[in-house]
Amino acid sequence: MEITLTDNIEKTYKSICRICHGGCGVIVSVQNGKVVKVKGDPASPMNKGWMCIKGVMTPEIANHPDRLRTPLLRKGKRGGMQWESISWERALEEIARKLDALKKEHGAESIALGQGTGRHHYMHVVRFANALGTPNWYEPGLAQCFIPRITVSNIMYGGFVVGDYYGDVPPKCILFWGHNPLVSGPDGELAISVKRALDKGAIGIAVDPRRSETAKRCKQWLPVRPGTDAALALAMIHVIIKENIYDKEFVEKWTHGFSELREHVKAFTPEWAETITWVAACDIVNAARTYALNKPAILEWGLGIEQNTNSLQTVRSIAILRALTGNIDNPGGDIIGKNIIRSYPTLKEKLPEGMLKKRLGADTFKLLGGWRAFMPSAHIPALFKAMRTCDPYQIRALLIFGNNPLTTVANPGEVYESLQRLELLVVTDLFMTPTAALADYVLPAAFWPEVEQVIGYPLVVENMVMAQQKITQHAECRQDEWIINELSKRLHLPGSEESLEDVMNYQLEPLGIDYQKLKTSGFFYPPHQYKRYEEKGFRTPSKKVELYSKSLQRLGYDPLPTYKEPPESPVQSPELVEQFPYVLITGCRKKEFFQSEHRQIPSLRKRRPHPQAEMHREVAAEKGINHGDWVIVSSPRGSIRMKAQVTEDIHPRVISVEHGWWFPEKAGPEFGVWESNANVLTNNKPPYDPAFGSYQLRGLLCAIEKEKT
Ligand SMILES: Nc1nc2c(c(=O)[nH]1)N[C@H]1C(S)=C(S)[C@@H](COP(=O)(O)OP(=O)(O)OC[C@H]3O[C@@H](n4cnc5c(=O)[nH]c(N)nc54)[C@H](O)[C@@H]3O)O[C@H]1N2
Ligand SMILES: Nc1nc2c(c(=O)[nH]1)N[C@H]1C(S)=C(S)[C@@H](COP(=O)(O)OP(=O)(O)OC[C@H]3O[C@@H](n4cnc5c(=O)[nH]c(N)nc54)[C@H](O)[C@@H]3O)O[C@H]1N2
Ligand code: SF4
Ligand SMILES: [Mo]
Repeated sequence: MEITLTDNIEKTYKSICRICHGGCGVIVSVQNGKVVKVKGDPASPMNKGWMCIKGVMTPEIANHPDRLRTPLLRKGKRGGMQWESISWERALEEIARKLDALKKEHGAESIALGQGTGRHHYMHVVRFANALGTPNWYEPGLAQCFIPRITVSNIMYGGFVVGDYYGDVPPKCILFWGHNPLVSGPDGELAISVKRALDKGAIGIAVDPRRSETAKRCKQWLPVRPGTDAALALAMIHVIIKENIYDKEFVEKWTHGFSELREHVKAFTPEWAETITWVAACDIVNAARTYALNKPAILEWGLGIEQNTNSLQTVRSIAILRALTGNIDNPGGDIIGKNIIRSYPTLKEKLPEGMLKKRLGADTFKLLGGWRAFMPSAHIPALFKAMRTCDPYQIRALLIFGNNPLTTVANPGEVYESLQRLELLVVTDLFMTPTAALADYVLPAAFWPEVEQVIGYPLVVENMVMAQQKITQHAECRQDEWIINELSKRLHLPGSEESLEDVMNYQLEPLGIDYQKLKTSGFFYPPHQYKRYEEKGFRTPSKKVELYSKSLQRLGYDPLPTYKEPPESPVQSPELVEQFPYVLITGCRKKEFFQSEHRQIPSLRKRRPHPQAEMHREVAAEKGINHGDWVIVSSPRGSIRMKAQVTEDIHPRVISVEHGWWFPEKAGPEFGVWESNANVLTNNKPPYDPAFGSYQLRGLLCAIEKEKT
């Protein structure tokens, strides 16, 4: 598109907001080449005109004076904050030359790629890794976010599922398990869709140590001990089978391994679960009955079930509930994704065979990095360790496209040390961050109104496809895919002859449209065909939902889900309990921020100026803490400073701290990243989940004290 900077007449364009994983259809007003207003598009079948507060603040983010404007080259020592503005040509030439030399001398595996969660360029980074020939890319979610849910769904149901909020039949019941979509949507659903379903009368059940914004709208709240969800789910399965309230027709016809499951859960009574989970046995029974007897029902699962070291079996046990109650691919239940577009051409066939063995952590965590993994990536603790210790070989370069690991990876002290050892660190971002401040080159990224992409929504299932279109140009900022393509061309990598538009058109081909056509229509949304399994069965080896999983058994994992006590917990670590008597959860989302972003956006920051720790009134009283006091939260690994939020809406033995905090207003290179960073408290040490290598970000032990003045 021609962008005329002098055009002072306000013009409007349609696009898709992508500050989060969502895809709200929006109308963008542009004046003098700048975004001046963004509002929800009433024609979008997803958001129907609605937008969240972050999306509304798009102009403030897009035009922020601190946006990076040109490529920067480090002058002086690492982290010295002395930069020289350089041209794109020079930046790309120099980076490509260095990558080429490293590849030739030390092998492509010595170069790692990093990225953030679910961005427009996500799969393009994976494509770049494969084309470059390195198996070592990471994203701080994955093992800690989404990969367990996706993998378990694929293994059990043959596809990923999302709640059916958009059809004609509304859900009668929604079981929110470790998920707070009224704030954190969208991951698979929009906050507004969940709100509308609850407004229409869906009965809510929330399994959550906090009475979250979503739990407050629910009929039942089960304040579970963090990290013990598998025990709760096994007990609910026990009740549903024992009381004969499972969907017999579906179970008989469409599930594999029911009799083994029935035997397996006999011992897992609600009373057994009560002592483990802190949830009363009668509440477990009631929740099981409500979910099983009110159909159709949606099971909304979230991060609360993945950020622990038993993530595979926790997710498995919860996933069984859908099948037992026949809530799969039914109107108003959980529907299997259609994936209407071709999957992204990630060039995985270009990754040299020997490289699979070199992927850090892949031999141990087979469902994260092995051949059976959904999107094979490196294990983060192993990758950063290889930067620090050269074990099993040295990672020498890291190229990051939109990720701030000093805030979002466990044990940021080690991340810091690892980054210091690199020969080359390149960070592409919208703003200068504590991570970017350590780089050799900082590259300015384009924000969503400056980007062209095809967006499949909801994430992973792609039931609908939409077009983001470039509406403005900010300074010298470039879309990440463009940067990757320019580097690829200079390195003569496979696929470098294809433009981004070629890739988008390849994906859209089965729909009979191309990117230009999609841009005109805005979105493509075919109606959902329910119960497709009745034609060809489920896409699993038994053609049924695999309650008992032989695939997992062959990989060396339990074929039926089991409960394991978290490695650091009041039960497992009695020696720590006196000093650290509370259970810590980190990272519960807030409406105003996406991960570590937006602390520099005045309209968002003023709504939430300080990092907060939530605690029960009883804890505050015992410790002499008042609402709004500064407190010190400590774990066996460190201490941080937060503002006390005293509430009745949390289990009295649980403390919840926000994640992602740094202070853009403070001096670089650190920008206060050590002061209130939840990951100073978390643990990146073994044991990990045996399949995914997930580390514990929730369910750890902690202490809290009023800050001494
Ligand atoms: N303690 C704790 N830690 C957690 C979590 C938790 O709950 N607790 N949650 C984990 C989860 S689920 C996730 S997904 C991760 C998230 O971790 P990340 O995705 O790494 O999130 P951020 O650290 O915010 O990094 C995103 C960066 O990308 C930049 N950015 C935004 N858009 C673009 C773009 O288009 N291009 C480029 N190049 N840059 C862009 C932003 O300015 C920001 O600096 O964090 C994980 N870390
Ligand atoms: N505004 C906003 N939206 C976001 C994000 C953001 O940063 N900001 N991040 C996006 C990303 S990457 C993700 S992954 C999603 C995450 O979104 P969600 O999956 O909703 O995750 P959280 O809000 O982190 O946590 C959900 C709930 O889990 C509870 N919880 C914590 N530990 C446990 C536990 O052990 N068991 C159980 N049952 N519950 C527990 C918490 O109290 C919280 O209410 O949100 C996405 N949307
Ligand atoms: S929910 Fe996500 S996509 Fe929608 S307006 Fe908010 S930030 Fe943008
Ligand atoms: Mo995430």
